[in-house]
Amino acid sequence: MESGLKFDRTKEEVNGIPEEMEFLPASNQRKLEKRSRKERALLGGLIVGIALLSLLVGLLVWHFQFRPDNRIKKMYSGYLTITNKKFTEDLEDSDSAAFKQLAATVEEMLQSTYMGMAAVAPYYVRSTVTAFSEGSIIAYYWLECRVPPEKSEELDKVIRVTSSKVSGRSNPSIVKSLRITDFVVASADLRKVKPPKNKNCIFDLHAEAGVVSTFASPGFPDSPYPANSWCQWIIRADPHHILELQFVTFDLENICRNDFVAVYDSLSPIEKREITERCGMYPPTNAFKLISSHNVMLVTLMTDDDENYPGFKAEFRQLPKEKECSEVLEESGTITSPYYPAYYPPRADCTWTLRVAPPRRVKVVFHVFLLQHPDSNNVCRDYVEINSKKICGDKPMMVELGNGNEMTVKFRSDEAESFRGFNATFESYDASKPCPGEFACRNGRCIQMDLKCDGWNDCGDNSEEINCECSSDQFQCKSGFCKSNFWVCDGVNDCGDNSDEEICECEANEMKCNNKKCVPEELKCNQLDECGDGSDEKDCGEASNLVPCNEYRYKCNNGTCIQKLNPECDGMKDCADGSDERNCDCGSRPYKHSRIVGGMDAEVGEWPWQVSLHFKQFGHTCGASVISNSWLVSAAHCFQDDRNGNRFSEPGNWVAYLGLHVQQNLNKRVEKRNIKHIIVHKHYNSQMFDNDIALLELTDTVLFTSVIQPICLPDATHNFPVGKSTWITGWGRLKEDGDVATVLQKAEVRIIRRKHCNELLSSTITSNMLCAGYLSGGIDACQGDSGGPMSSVETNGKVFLAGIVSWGDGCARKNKPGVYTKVSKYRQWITQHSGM
Ligand code: 4AZ
Repeated sequence: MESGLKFDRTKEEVNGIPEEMEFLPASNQRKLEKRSRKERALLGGLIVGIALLSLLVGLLVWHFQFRPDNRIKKMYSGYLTITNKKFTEDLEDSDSAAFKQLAATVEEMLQSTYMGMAAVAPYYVRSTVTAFSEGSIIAYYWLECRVPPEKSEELDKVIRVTSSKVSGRSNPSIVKSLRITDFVVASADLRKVKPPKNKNCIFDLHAEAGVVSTFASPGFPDSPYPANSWCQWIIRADPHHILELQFVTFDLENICRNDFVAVYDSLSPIEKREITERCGMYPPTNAFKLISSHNVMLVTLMTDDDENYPGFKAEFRQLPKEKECSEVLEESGTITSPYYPAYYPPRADCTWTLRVAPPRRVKVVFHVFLLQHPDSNNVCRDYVEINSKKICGDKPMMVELGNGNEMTVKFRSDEAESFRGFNATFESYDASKPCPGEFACRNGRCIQMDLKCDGWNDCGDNSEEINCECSSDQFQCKSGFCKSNFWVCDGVNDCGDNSDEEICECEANEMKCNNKKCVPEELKCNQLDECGDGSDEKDCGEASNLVPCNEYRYKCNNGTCIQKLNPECDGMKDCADGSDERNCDCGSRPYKHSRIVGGMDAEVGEWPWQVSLHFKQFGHTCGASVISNSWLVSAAHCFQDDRNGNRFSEPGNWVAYLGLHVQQNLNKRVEKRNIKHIIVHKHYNSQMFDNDIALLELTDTVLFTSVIQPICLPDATHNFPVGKSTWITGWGRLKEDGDVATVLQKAEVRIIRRKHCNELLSSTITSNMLCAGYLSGGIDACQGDSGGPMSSVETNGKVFLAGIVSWGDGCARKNKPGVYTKVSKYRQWITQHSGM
């Protein structure tokens, strides 16, 4: 027999009564009814109870399991000093018992400190000690919190103030038997303080006295560094030493957001102790050397999921900590930032007292000055203090004159971001005759007398160009300067007040700006203000780029012409078919170069299209430029047979060296190639040097590398305006009758109006030539540079071959600029003969 509840759905359906349950018949009807009511209530209660309980459980499960946790992870990185314990060597080894024991005590202490703070406790997750170093004991750690986004800033603030509250040498706190001072903690970039995922990429290194040690990114140099890694190198030196770290090879992805190396003056990856953060490629000539302020340094490497870069190799060694960089120096000498040319260490504090015999005074000349730039409030964080001025940032050569026979120079650097520093000399000067036999510039510089009133700003402050009586071949600017007549109407405001450009009759194909300047007609409506007053960009109507074709306008592959000048490879698609941005794998320099300019030695990879052509009998004879993996462009005059029977026209007599930096130094980066064909322009005129261009085909192709790259060829319409700065490079003679160079040389020259050049030089300058240089002389190409590139850096940083070194009246003579083959004239010829 069955007893209890029975559910009969059919009944409900049959009777239509909302009766859900039916009890089995019983003998005592009343008693049964009473019992049944009681039971029903009980049952109802039970059901409601179960429902409520399930709801509660569900809510709890949802809350803890499925509710989206909107709290964000925050990482803080810090260190603290424990003064009542002594550092022992085994604390350097994170696997040692001593390390584990002390780390646990510190972690416990950190937990109790943070859990004791009402504003931190709800968000505290954990603290982890990562390293110890000497100095009593410094413990480095990271702190993890999880916080709702709206509370994030508040938490940062609270954590920040704990630094100052908990610490203080005068007021150490004693927690868990640890006596703590210097409690420093700061919020950190999540990418930089990720707790290490695996221990395989954490390295503990210790400098050995008198030994240079090395380490490298994983896999270097055989395989690229792994994707998505986070590696760290904990580097230590003996007490009372500092560390010097140099990246001898550095080749990472060029976007620092993806991959980067960060170096810290601490064992915590704490932002305000970051010495530098780097990505990209650095050539050996710009290898950077970093210095710590005490005996530890931390190097971290972060990578994303791309894995095609070789990585780095670094060398480190320990140096005794120089107690004093302050000195008293007499009469003359050199002062530099500590460890120059290595980057200056953080927290440097030097004072030099410079003294000379009275009545002479002190003069300081800064030859290199590269300090951290001022912050957003224009405050110098690292600075040189001299003559009551704080100076920071990058400065060109700078002279400071003292008012007496003694001068104080101070140098201070803060905790983070180091730079190259400075290099200065000091000497005495006679206040009444500061530059014996020379001109005294207002800014303290001395220059040769004949540079006064030559139209060039040789002093740097123009002080030698004012109050000049202009000679017959000079133009008197409204501002009082005298400028060579050759600079009048060249499109460059040489006077500073534009008066040399206001009086011009514009030439055909030029428009006159409202400010009287002449600019090429094609520059009108190109969305760049070449006039300087916007008048070339006015009245452009609906800015339609499509215009009728003519010889000055760029023709897209689809046959349409566009108004914009030099649209090729400028990073903007100007042609509807995008053809102006095709074939743009050229004109780039993979290596990052230093900001020290003025030097004449090029850096490795700075001009990766530069080729050295060796005539087998004589060695280096001419230059050339890489334009593809099998073609070079050079000068026709290099390949003319001479009367002595030298067969320069014979390809077999030549060898090309690509990727070369120092002659004779044929390292593994250098590629040597034989020449298959020499194609000399058939209208090359050896009297006039007209059409001085040749193409050379290599017997074997080359692979492009960090030191071998093709230069961009300018379109036939490409304009290199008068006044534009370009670079010439080569291993030619250093002087007209001098020796050839061993290290590749570079020089900056400005393009000069053809009309002026024709008046200056002995031979005609045809429309196939460009003229460039300095009328004052001194900077020029010379014998042996021929055939080499005149490189022009264009708007988006791409480098174009503006010219080929061709000829000149001697080298670097006054009023004798150099002459170059105008490559844009040969764009079609190059395609015809090389397919390029
Ligand atoms: C040469 O002899 C040469 N000053 C090249 C360029 C210049 C002079 C001479 C320009 O190849």
